[in-house]
Amino acid sequence: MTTTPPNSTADKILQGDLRAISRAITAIENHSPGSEQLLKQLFPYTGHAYLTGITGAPGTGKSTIVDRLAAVHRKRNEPVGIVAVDPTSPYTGGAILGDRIRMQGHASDNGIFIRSMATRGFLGGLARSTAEVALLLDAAGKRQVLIETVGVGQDEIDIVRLADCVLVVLVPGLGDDIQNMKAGLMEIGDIFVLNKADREGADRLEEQLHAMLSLVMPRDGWHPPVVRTVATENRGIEDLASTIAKFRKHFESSGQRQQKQIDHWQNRLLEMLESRLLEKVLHGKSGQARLRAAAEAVASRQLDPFSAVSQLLNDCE
Ligand SMILES: Nc1nc2c(ncn2[C@@H]2O[C@H](COP(=O)(O)OP(=O)(O)OP(=O)(O)O)[C@@H](O)[C@H]2O)c(=O)[nH]1
Ligand SMILES: [Mg+2]
Repeated sequence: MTTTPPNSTADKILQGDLRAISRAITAIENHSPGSEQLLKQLFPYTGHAYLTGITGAPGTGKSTIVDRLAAVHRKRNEPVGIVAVDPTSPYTGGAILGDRIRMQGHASDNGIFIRSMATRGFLGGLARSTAEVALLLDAAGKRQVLIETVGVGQDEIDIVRLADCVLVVLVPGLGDDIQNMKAGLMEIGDIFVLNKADREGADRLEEQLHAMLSLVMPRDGWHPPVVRTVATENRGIEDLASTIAKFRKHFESSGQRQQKQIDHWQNRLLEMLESRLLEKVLHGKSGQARLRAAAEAVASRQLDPFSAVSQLLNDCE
């Protein structure tokens, strides 16, 4: 295995140095060139973290669930990394999550690292930055990485897709709209969390959910279950944690883990290739200008779009 020089940034991250981790995340968010080098050094030390993605509509209780799950992991002495990603706003979810967790007294706990991310880099690479931050936390020894993202759109689906296990959080009283729920969300949910089960309408929502889930084909022998929680009262959280563990075991024992990993990396490589290629073509002012000029030529029918793309590709060689 590769070794990193003592006291290098990589070495500090491997030892779980919180400041070094924090700085590296900023570098990742800014897509600064050093971050790629760092991730290259750290990659051999990754592959040990379990990534749980938590998504759902605003205010459904995701942060409260994350906080409670983190407490369960900490009780077992597992180091935890938490990333709160909010593609819609630079401040809301993440900052609130951080405050809540600090309030609950994880602050003095070195085994837990919390960070919020919202900045959308060049070419909208929020999913990519999240994936890189997850790798970093993995290298830093966080055996459990929790990724919270607010919303139910394509951005969030892209973000949670990188997780090993995806929790979709629903609550009663948001209207009877699970019919309207994005089909994509139904497909990515490995476990459905019916939170705020203390509220009226929980039974009905559960029935509806089961009815909908019965139409979804089980993936690799797994039928997504529904777990009821009242996160604020810590009810159902142990059950949720053991359902996640069951899911994990299901994939490990069925021998599909390796397959899942390969599928995962195939998607990731494709995304990296895409963004690398785009960066290459659109790099700097001249790249943007070339794109604009090509668009003008196509719009005025001086050039066909196929030739324009070939030209743009040739120009950056
Ligand atoms: N009654 C009830 N309230 C809850 C429950 N879980 C969370 N809440 C409350 O719901 C509100 C929103 O909780 P959060 O955990 O911030 O929800 P969130 O999904 O992270 O919110 P965003 O990140 O802003 O989308 C808070 O006031 C919580 O106290 C629950 O099980 N029952
Ligand atoms: Mg939140």
